[in-house]
Amino acid sequence: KEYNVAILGATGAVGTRMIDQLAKSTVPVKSLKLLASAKSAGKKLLFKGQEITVEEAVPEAFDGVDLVLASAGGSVSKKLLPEAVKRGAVCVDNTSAFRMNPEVPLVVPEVNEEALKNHKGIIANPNCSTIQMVVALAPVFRKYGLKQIIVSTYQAASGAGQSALNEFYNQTKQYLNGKNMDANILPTASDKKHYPLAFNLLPQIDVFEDDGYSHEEWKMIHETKKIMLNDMDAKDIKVTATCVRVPVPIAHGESVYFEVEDTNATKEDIQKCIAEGAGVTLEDDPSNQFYPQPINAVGNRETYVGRVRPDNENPGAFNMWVVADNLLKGAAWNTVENAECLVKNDLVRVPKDFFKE
Ligand code: 11C
Repeated sequence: KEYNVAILGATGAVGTRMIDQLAKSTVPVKSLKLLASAKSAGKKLLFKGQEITVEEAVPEAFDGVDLVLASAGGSVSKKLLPEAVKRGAVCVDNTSAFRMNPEVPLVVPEVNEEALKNHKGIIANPNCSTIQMVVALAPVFRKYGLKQIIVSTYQAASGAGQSALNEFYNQTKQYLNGKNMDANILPTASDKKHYPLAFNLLPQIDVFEDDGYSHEEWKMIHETKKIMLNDMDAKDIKVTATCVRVPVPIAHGESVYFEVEDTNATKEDIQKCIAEGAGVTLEDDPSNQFYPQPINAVGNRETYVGRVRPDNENPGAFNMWVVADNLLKGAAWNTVENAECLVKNDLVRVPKDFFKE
């Protein structure tokens, strides 16, 4: 069986990586449509050496499509994905548009692949910083239980999109040339004030909620609970987060403190369990200064874990350092991996009670 596939948002930082990851995947592609805004229509991109012309993303473009991979922004997904589902296409959406909808599974295959079987046409891909944390913690959660997670993130500029990445590069050049830095996008295009990221740290990712947490922090808390416990407000695992943008182009780092239920678990137990986890590579040898670094994670699908160590003052508590390419495992690869799992389980079909919005 082969599938007619469409990539929505094909020209963006994630979209171009989706094309590449799809080419390297096990998804049997009969045809590929590349869809984007009217502004990008007409551009030509390569898929497996074949040139494909980008078309404008309109509802009719989904006629005859079986599988959609979407990363064109939340408002585009909200408008177009129900149209695609209505036309018989199963959609894996990398935006936040449907993540918290109870009708929509939020899936990281290494953690909750089984949730795919309940899809009603739309599957959501979590936020990048959530994905790498749950990939690293899932094996620990299964074997030793989890009581609490406290995470601080070190997030790359590309998480805010290609234009933010370009702004960061430009600021770096301006600073080194002794010029004033232009800041018009970061910390987030949706807020009033803008600050330079180059040679700086910004403790704001996305807009702030009324309780003082940023929306990125909100996502890490509630998405983690929906993925691991199937309930966005579950109290069984306490999660809190501080999200910071750092002057790194690609790959997010995370300092993760976690408490397990089994207080007899040792550092070696946790390391072994993580090393055996799906999609994780343990890089943990402080005596040889071996630990994950963003620069080494770029271009790879894996999540890297190092610096695993017990909290010497709190039995059953540990710290670790987690790094992954936010544009691959955090976005394009997780989306394509979900598509591979849909194909493998013969789930590329829209059920009768399909998603309507
Ligand atoms: C960032 N994590 O680094 C965000 C980007 O909900 O898919 C991903 C936003 C999302 O800015």
